[in-house]
Amino acid sequence: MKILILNGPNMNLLGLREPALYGRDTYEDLVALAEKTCREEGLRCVCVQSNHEGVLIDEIQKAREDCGGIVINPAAYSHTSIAMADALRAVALPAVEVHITDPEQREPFRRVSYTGMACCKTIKGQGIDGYRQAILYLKEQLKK
Ligand code: CA2
Repeated sequence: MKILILNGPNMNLLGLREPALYGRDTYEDLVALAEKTCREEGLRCVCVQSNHEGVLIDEIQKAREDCGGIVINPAAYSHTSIAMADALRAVALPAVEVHITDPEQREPFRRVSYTGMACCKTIKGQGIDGYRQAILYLKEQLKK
């Protein structure tokens, strides 16, 4: 079983800017953790990061062809993108939203996640370990 690990805008800067907020782990560390977790759990994964909403939507749609589930951090698009939420609903794959920080403890404009409403679970405030937790949760869902 393959899962899509999808990251949105600016996630490529992880660990390089604002470490007090996002920590020191880089996007490469995140990918290494996701790949290791999937390997240990007998899953395959493809990791994609894009700064472009349309590319992210294309990736969600493509996942329908060969993936059993999605782990997604839409980054700031969580709070704006009804189009991404629609894509997640349209493909109807189990999806877990991950946030490195806890958006609800930050500015009021981060309190709503349209994409999170289209996911079966949200894991927030756990740093990159949230991706490991999301993969484990998804594996349990896929067994059902
Ligand atoms: O906490 C998260 O994972 C977020 O999805 C990160 C987004 C933010 O817009 C969400 O509200 C919460 C930001 C993406 C990363 O942006 C960076 C900016 C500077 C340095 C490193 C990353």
